[in-house]
Amino acid sequence: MKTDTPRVIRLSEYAPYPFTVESLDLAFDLDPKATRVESTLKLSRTGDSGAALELDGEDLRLVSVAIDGEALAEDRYEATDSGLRIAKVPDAFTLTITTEIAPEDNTKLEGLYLSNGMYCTQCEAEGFRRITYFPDRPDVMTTYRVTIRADKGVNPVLLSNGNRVDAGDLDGGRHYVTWEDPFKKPSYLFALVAGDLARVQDSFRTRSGRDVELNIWVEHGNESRCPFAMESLKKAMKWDEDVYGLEYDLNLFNIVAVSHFNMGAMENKSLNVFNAKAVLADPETATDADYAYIEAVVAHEYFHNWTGNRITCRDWFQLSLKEGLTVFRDQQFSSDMRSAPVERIDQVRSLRARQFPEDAGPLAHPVRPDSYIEINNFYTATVYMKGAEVIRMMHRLLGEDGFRKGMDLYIARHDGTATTCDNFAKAMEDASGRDLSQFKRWYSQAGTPQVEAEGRFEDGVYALTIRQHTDPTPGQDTKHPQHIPFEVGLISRDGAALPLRLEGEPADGEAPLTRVLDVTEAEQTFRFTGLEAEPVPSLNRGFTAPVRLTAPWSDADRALLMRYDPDSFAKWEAGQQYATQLLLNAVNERAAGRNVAPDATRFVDALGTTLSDETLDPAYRAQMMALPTEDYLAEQMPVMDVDGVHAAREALKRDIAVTHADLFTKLRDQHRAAAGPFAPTAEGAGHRALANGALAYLTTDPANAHLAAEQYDAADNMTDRMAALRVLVELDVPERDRCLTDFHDRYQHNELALDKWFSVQAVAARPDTLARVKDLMSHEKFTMRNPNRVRALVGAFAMGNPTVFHAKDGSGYAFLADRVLELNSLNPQIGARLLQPLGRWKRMDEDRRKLMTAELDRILAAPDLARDIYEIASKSRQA
Ligand code: B3K
Ligand code: ZN
Repeated sequence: MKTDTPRVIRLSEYAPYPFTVESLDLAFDLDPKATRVESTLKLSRTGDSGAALELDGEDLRLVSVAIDGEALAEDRYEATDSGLRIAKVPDAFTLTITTEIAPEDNTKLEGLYLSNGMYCTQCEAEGFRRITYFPDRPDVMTTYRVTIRADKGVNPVLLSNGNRVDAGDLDGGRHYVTWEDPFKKPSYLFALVAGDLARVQDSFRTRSGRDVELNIWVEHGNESRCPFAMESLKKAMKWDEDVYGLEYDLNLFNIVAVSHFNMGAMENKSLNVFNAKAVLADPETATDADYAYIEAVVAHEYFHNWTGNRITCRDWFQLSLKEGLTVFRDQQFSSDMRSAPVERIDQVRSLRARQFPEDAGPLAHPVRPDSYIEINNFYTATVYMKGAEVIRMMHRLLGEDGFRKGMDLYIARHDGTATTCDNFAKAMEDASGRDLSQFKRWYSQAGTPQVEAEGRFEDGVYALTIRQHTDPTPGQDTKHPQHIPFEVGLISRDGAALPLRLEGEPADGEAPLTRVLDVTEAEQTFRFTGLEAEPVPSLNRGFTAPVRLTAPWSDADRALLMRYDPDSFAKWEAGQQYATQLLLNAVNERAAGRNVAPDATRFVDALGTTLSDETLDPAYRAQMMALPTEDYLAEQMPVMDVDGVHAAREALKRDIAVTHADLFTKLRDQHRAAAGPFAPTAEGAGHRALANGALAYLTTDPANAHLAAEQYDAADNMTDRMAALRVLVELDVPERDRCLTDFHDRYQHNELALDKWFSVQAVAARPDTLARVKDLMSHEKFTMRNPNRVRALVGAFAMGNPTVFHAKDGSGYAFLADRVLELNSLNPQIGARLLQPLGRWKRMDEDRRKLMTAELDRILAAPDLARDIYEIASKSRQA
């Protein structure tokens, strides 16, 4: 293990930086092995008169330091491997620092690095310190002037933030461009890109009539794959004006697509850098899901211009201030562009798949964490997705208008500054007059509340009792009740929506058919009056609160809700919970040695009724059709039985497929036809999703494999081709190998499509999958240096293939630990992400626990463990 345990950073220790940086001038001389960076800071003291000047810096070669033009002797400063300290400095001065870095050797992809010969930067959260010495913290904001010098032939395009103010040729075939960003920003929003790039150009006229030049920069040959991202950008710009009154503030907006990138994209001021996967799309190689992802990410990064850039975070504990809010905004945008109910279902699916397990595991932390070792480990589902749910709840509590007033006030108060989650909530309170003091617990308390509902009917009154409770999480033993906005409805036995009249309300007034209850206590009872018979409650409609809910619904109640609930989320949820209960019963029966699955007839019939209902949107029916995932099901068990879950789920799929064989054939034919020639619209995507869902059921009978093979061959788009391949890889039929080989040969020169080829093999629930994954590691196109490829193969295996990853002999665990150790020196940020499935050991059976903890111990024993990996492995290992 690392001898010196890494330092823990705490929110309680926050102190303002004792200097202001008035301006920053950067000059880069680009070279793959030795890039020179000259940095000139104008500083003035704002804090303690004795304070030393401390700058962050990592992996830098210091060439020189000067104050007011005078070079400092070596005894005037101290350079360590984490920074530069100058004990004595004047109150106002100019500091000039020259450093040298080697972009070519930068495999961490933080700071300045090379991706396929293109220079690019990633500075959030703490990458700027890998470029030069600087107070690399978000509350130090300044204006940047950046000059880039490089070989003109190799790097004709030189980009940075803001406006291009100067350019010219230099000796030796070099040239330069100077950029000036008039807006103050923290260092994490700095960006530089240089290379031989193709430009796709467009423009947008803002509502006040300014023309903004829009560019997407890509590697040559990718120009034709940009129009969708460009359209998404223009839609996002317009949407933010219409919905929030927020206009873009410069005359230029650039997006650059790079192939080596640690995450999805980055919102650097006016120079967004994107993972190629989040920009490039054409029908031949992008699925409907890819298109939707691009639309959402382009919007997300654009929306950061106001929520993140103009107003940024005071410190990294406030990360959700910009991320939760911006995710909420991109979710609203996607709902407006597509089907709102379907979007909400997707959001809840991913919240349950990623955030709920995080909240219930060893890495649980509040939306605003109070400590970290490596901030990169806190770009989590909790900060992003639960953070967005917190904003959504405020939106619900304040209403559309109240929320908008709160946003306006937030922006008016804090524009141009670095602020906190508390200040955001304060603006919401002040604008609406609502007291959010209890509500703010959502920021500080980790763990998913468990909500239990109970109903009693007597004398025309339905008493709904709601109890809430949150289990302890690491470091938080005592939990307090949350303020939960909980939307409910009541349905009669014959399917009618009933008016909700609370006791004490006038009996003659109009009563609403749905209402949001303010649940604030550990136990609370709401009494609804004027009812003739016992109703069926519809609870947490629209998923108004991110909680786990249990309610004493009978099978008949669930079937009734599936059929009649007018809230489309609750209707879907009734089906999911019904299936979950049936499947978990089946797993338990099997574990007890009884091999008769519980009778699913009523569920299967109710599902058939919904799927046949042509008044329902096809995309929505596709959501109804998809059973809860294996991971979700296993997550509901005290001790996960991954094999039992797989077997039970496959059996129910077959049962449904046999009962509704004709319906599936009909749905498939009908919606393949309705989809027509490919266009990446939400409507077309809905038809394809329903047709492909039907295909997946039909091919539970291997005799139908030919349907998939025919679809594979005939497809005019990647959604249909991948859907076919996805079912074929599970089967032992000759078409499997034929189609896999064909896919490889067709797309071997297209990196994004090739990633799909790696993934689809890694997720196959087959005994030979791990062997295949290991073979693929030696494929000539496999490399541990490209995060997309690592995620496509290793990530897909560890996170998308529960039965094989959890193989009883521990081979899946050992394979993963080996990859994590390989990434320890190469790219620890990616390594730390990958290792997370090992942290679920406490939920496994005894044998698997031993195997998993042994791998965690092996990782922890490795020499020179990176902070990223040390933090996740050590927290995961704790009993
Ligand atoms: N803000 C970036 C994420 C940076 C991650 C650093 N490890 C992308 C986004 O959320 O928009
Ligand atoms: Zn973001």
